[in-house]
Amino acid sequence: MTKDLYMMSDKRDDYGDTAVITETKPKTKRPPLYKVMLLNDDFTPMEFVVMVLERFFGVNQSQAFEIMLTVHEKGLAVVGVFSHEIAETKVAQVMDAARQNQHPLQCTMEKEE
Ligand code: TYC
Repeated sequence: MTKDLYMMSDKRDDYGDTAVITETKPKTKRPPLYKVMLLNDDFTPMEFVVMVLERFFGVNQSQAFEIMLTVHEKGLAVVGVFSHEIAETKVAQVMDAARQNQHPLQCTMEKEE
């Protein structure tokens, strides 16, 4: 639901005074969501990617393997959709784990349209 219009009219009464009538509709805009994506590379071991997906994205081993294969074959995949704060945390967790294990694995986030 998008309610973001202010209706305004400027009316002049019989005495020449003006009155501004303002109608405000309640805004019910939902906060934006962010896609978290995993990118393929030639060096990160498949088992490491599977482990990352299980640990940080709460999927089981066979789901993790499928997602990893999708990234491997297509170049990237959306692995989850979250609020800005949660998405940032997921990206940081993946990037920290990759760095600690000296893998070039990349994880990014992008605002969902
Ligand atoms: N392409 C990697 C390999 O062949 C595996 C891999 C999958 C790496 C997914 C990153 O996000 C990734 N070892």
